[in-house]
Amino acid sequence: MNFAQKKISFVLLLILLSISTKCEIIPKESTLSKYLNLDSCLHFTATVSEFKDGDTVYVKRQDNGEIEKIRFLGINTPEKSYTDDGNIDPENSEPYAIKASEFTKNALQGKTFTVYYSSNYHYQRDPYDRLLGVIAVEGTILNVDLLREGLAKRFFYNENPIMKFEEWTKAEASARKRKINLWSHYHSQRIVITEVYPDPPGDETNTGEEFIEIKNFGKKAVNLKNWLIMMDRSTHYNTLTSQDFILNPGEICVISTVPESDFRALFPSFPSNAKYLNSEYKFYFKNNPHPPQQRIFYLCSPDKYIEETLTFSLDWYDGLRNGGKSLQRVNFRKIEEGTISDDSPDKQLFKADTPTPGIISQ
Ligand SMILES: [Ca+2]
Ligand SMILES: [Ca+2]
Ligand SMILES: [Ca+2]
Repeated sequence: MNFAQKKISFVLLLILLSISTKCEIIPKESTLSKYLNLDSCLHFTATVSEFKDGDTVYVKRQDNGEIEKIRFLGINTPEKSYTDDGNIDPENSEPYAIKASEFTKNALQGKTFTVYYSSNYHYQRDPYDRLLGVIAVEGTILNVDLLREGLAKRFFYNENPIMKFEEWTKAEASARKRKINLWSHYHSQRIVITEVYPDPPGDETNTGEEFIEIKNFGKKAVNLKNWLIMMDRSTHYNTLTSQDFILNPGEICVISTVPESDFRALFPSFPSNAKYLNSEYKFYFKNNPHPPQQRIFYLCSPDKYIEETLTFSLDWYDGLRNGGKSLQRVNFRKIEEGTISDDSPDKQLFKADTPTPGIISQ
């Protein structure tokens, strides 16, 4: 190799090195536009300056060199717990919190990536002033990957116009169907939501008529003692009952927040043999959630594994505008087949009808 050839080789080597270290592989426009309304987005490239957890990182922006705290838009990963001396406490961390955190670390460490966020000021930050961002890295979208891997749940701050909700929902449904990670205990005790009554007429005062109806479709009795409910934007697990409460195979239970006698007076058709659980946690369904899709609740066993969930939207039954309608589960085929989990959108499994607490109408 003469000097000129060596020089050319050296220059080529430099070019290759600069490509491999600096070039960011941006997802195809089709991948991005499947999940995002790109017309409503701004973006910048960045590297991580500090990992916090599965859904939060500090990044260094390449455009202005500033450090920005990013909260991943549209999802929530479970919370880690720390000991007094600042170390991770695996015992008290929520299930899969550490795994989600490591997934995010593996995806971003040493990488340059792009952060997409809303061009509308109102949707840019959460109440803690964290930038609500979507991370595009190496041809994929990290927020969606976390959903698809069952390491995050959908979690909406507001009606963020950059998200295509339906597609994000499908990514989570895929993890639910495969029962991975957060969904590994999904329907394992065969407790199924059969009806939800979120907006009775006059619900502005939260009269206690709201209810959730569940049925034990399994062959084993389930004790609902210390079962938990989590709703909407809250990340708190709230106790339904701290007393023994046995739901036998085939039994239906209505969960609401008023004394049983009051509930039975409100619904004279409620069968005397159907069980009633007066929830210790005084839950209610928000009458005007934003976004309207953000009516989500989870029922979890005491170890914080998700047994059952439902996400629904005001427009499925017109909300308070048509108060008096409840959502009734109509598709029992999968349950009867013994495979409750499927990837049908929740909307196909429920229809709006007159409330029938304690009665399963098909
Ligand atoms: Ca979180
Ligand atoms: Ca309500
Ligand atoms: Ca019913």
